[in-house]
Amino acid sequence: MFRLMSVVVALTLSALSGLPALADGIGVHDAYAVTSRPGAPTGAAFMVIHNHGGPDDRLIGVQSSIAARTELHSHLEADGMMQMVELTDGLPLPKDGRIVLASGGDHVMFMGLTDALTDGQVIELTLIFAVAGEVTISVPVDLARLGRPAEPDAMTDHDHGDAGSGG
Ligand SMILES: [Cu+2]
Repeated sequence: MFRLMSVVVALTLSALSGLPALADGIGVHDAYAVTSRPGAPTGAAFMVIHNHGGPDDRLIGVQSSIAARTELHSHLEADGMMQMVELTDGLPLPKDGRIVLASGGDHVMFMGLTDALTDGQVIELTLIFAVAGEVTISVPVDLARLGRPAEPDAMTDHDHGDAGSGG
């Protein structure tokens, strides 16, 4: 619990400085969560995770309190059908590399939502890295982005100063 609190403090400090860096050079850009329809039992979260000069790392897990299970998923084509598979080995995040979690690709999956995700709600998601440890981020629910590709800006390193949900 104290460890989580210190992450929250670190998040607040990084927000004050205007930099998205969270721990050991790890930055998270353009995070958002969606669900397919109101009351759906599942949801997903997308974001771009950068490693700005930190050591080679690996995203090995995800945690949240909003669903019975929170998993890292990918899509796999099998017999002409797209299927979701759990990435049990996680995803590599090399020094100066990035992980792109985007609609139609790798994603965070919420299974067995304990509450319906509502537009504008902000959920807490903990990213677990092999080296950097646990990093908890705030993820806004933005249902208007369901099925839309990631913003081109999110693919670059620059800070585009998101104006918020406007809802
Ligand atoms: Cu999935």
